[in-house]
Amino acid sequence: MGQEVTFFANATSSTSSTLKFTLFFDYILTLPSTPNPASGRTVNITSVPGQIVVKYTYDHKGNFTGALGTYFVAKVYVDDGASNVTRQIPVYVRENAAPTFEYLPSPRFDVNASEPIDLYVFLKDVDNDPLTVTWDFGDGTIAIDYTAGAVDGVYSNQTHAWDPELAPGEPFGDYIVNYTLNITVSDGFGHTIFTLSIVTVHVPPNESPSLGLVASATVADPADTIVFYANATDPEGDPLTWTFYFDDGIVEVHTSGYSTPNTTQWMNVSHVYGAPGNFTVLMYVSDALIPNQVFPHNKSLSLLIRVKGNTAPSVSTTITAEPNSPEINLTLGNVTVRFFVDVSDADADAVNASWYLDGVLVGSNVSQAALGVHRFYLTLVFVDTGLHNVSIYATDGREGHDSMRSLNLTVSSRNLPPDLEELAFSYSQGDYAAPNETIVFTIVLSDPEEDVIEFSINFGDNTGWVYFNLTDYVDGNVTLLLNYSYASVGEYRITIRYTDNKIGILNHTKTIDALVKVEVPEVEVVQQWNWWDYTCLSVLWLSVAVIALRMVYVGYRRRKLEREGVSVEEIKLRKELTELGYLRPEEPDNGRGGGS
Ligand SMILES: [Ca+2]
Ligand SMILES: [Ca+2]
Ligand SMILES: [Ca+2]
Ligand SMILES: [Ca+2]
Repeated sequence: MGQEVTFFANATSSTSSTLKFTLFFDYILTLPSTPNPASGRTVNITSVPGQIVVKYTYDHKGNFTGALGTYFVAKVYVDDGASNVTRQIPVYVRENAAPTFEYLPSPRFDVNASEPIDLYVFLKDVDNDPLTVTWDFGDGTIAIDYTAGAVDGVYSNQTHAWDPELAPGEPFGDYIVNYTLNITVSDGFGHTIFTLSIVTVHVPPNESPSLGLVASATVADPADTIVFYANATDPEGDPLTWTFYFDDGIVEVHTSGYSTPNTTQWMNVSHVYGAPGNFTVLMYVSDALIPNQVFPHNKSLSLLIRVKGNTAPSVSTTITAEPNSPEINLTLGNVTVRFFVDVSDADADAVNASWYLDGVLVGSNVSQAALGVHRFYLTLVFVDTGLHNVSIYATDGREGHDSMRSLNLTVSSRNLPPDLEELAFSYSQGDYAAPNETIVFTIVLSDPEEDVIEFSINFGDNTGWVYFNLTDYVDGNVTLLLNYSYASVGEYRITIRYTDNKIGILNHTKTIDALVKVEVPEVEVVQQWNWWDYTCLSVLWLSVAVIALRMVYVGYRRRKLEREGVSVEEIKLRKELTELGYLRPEEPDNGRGGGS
């Protein structure tokens, strides 16, 4: 029923050139032979021989019932004008039947989320209709399958995975989602059948992210920018919400989107505290949405940050020198001195230091960036006596954090001072020189170490100082001969200074002076005395002479000492040093001369 039927008929005639085909589709109303006046028909005129092909669709069941079902009787008349022939055939027409499921899915079945499932149905249609199979998976997915004629049975196959859409972080535990699978089959003749299955989709629990958090510094200056390197790894790659509580009232919230499952996501933030204090930074990371951002889907890590004002390194109040009174070893010709200071930095900063000797950089140190006391050493070798300044600058590299320490150090020795062996000058006549007369000064000096002697002389006539460096030792002595003349009459005090420029035992710089007379020679006047005059004068001279001789002797001894630059106290010290072995014993008379 409803299916188009094609009729074929053919005929010929020996008497006519045309044929008239009249085809009745429903010729008999009632058996055995009541014609149906309302039968549909076609009339076709053909040539000879003739044939017709006629299509017709029955819209109701046949009038009669036979072994094969209900049927109509179709009858054709062929007329050639002289005679008329007929043929008739039964046309079985029955109602179209609905297709049937020969196999279909269970009314309930379980699947795992995201797992592809193979599904099929086996269908039949007794009318051999091709079938339209509509698969509605219940999750918004629809698939349509067109089969061939289904009289012998046809398969319709589909593969599908149910993947429930869930909010980030969900589900929090064991979880199922049910879908209704609806398979609808239509044969195109108004027959539609369907089957429903409840599909239970099992969704595994969502795992919470794992976290990491480190800071660029856990001890920082208020002005420092601290970078927090935060990471999280979510097994499902859920979008994450990052919340940072900096513990100073500031909270930052950041989000990151979906990621590849089980890959590390970074969220680095920076912060400046601006003020000292101990701050516990708290980071929360959740793979869920509000209001489900609770443990275990909101995990946290914390980090203690100590913010304090950075302080300058602490440095020992003084530089320590070992030995602190260095003396040049006269055998080695030098003395080694080790200097040190102790430094520390409360912020565990590395401390850099530079050592200077008399303003010249001679060494440097750097400490580990660690708490505790670090000792900085400097070793110097001195080959000469003298006064030195040793200083050290230490800093942690921050502005205004320089510290300076300074030490004045005297390097001495057992060096002995030079001695004046002789200072002699003589007049050509009498006890004075004449103007412009050349006076020869003979100066002999000695030094136990034969050091260079710096010698200077001032002739006392406003001509200033004259300097000499004396180095030519002969048998331990250096000799200087000077010629000098005075232009005018007078008494001139000449001053002599000499030194070996060493720091050692006793005074190494000495000054002595002597008097030089310059006069115009007088003409001698001869005066006659009588014997009484001589006698009286003799008695007077004798008494004065005894006193004067004693005074002259005492004066002579003192002047001699002064010329040598030696005090009575020094004599005593020399005696002690000699007894201690620092000085060789002196000869009772070492031939020292003096001014005459
Ligand atoms: Ca059918
Ligand atoms: Ca997750
Ligand atoms: Ca510091
Ligand atoms: Ca000396």
